[in-house]
Amino acid sequence: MASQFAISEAEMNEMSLVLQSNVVTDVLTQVEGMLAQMTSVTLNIAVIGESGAGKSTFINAFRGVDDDAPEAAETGVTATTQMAKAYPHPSAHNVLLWDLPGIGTLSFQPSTYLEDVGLLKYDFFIIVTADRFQECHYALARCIMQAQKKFYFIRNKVDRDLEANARRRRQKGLSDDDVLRHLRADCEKNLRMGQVETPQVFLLSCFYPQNYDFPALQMTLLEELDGHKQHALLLSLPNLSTSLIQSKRQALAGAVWQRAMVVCLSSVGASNTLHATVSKLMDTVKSYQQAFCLDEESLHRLASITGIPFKELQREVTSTFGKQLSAQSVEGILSHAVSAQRFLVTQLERRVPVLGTVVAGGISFMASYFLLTSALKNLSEDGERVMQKALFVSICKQKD
Ligand SMILES: Nc1nc2c(ncn2[C@@H]2O[C@H](COP(=O)(O)OP(=O)(O)OP(=O)(O)O)[C@@H](O)[C@H]2O)c(=O)[nH]1
Ligand SMILES: [Mg+2]
Repeated sequence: MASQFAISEAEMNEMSLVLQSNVVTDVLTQVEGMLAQMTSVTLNIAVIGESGAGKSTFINAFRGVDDDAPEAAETGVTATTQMAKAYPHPSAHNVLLWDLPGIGTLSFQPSTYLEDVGLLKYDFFIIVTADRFQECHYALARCIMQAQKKFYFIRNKVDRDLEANARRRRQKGLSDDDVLRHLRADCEKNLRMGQVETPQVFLLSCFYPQNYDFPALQMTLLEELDGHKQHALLLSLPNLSTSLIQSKRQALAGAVWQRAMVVCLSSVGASNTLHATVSKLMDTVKSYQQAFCLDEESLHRLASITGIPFKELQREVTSTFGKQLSAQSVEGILSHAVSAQRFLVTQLERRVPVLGTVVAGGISFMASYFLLTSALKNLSEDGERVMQKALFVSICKQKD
């Protein structure tokens, strides 16, 4: 079973190429620096659109936060957002969603408005609308494109359109799919008329983020970002699709060797190396729990959005890594991993000599690598079960 977590040839090559020294402290500084870079970027997402379109509600749904939570953007039926305000993601503070004041439709001047809110600082724009296409949407899109920034067009509140259609269904006979197709075609046609060659339109209901185009929006934003910004956004997103969970697993797996190395190298010389290793591994597993939205806070947030009791969500988390992780259980997994992977160590040491020092110190790099890889596999499966439960409840709720 352990062999499926064996370190790959590609990873061994990466390690031997990247590590520029055999001195433990130098390597530690280098690898810690690589990991720190991943979290040092800030992603600024601007959410813009007419008053009442659902910008603040979108920001909450995007972060997986309930509208009534203390960290939520204020929402309401009367004009609420008067000044640009940044809402950091509750667990990934470097991902900022900017709630911009609603644009008026009569005397609206997009260029001065965008200048006032600091157009250039945003990585991309989300234009939210909930009604018919208006001149101000063209004007906004053009200004954003002139500044060489990207925008994504959200047609929000589609739950309302479908509800209205259901009331008329007997006379009109349109299916839900017909209504959605029509809405999409209309938005795309209008954007093309405003010289947007390849419009990106997403139909959403912020009340039911699991449904419609919310998962597709998440994946598109990720595909169009790169490097550390993509990584930051990926880890902050609520789990709305299997592909998103798999992308999180892959992204975290790419940095497992660096994490395992930091755990081992920083424990060298500690008075109790095993204790130091275990506590560092536990910290890393906790950060994985957060990325898969399985820590207590994330589960409470999901419980409050979906109305599913916290305990019920917690029951879907079945792995040792997802439950309360104890130092004892980590030690148990480590000792199992040491015997299972011993044969690989010699091979690795030859390619990455600094590991010789670590092994001599009695700490196994491979055991930490094995533990973290197993944690990723198990936590992604837990995340998938929790997501399926939330999805099932959301679909039932909307049918009622
Ligand atoms: N039915 C439905 N209502 C929504 C949806 N999204 C938002 N709303 C409601 O629309 C109203 C306005 O939402 P807000 O998020 O406050 O709108 P806003 O764009 O931030 O408005 P301002 O801050 O005034 O510019 C609120 O009552 C929301 O509950 C949705 O997807 N479906
Ligand atoms: Mg608002």
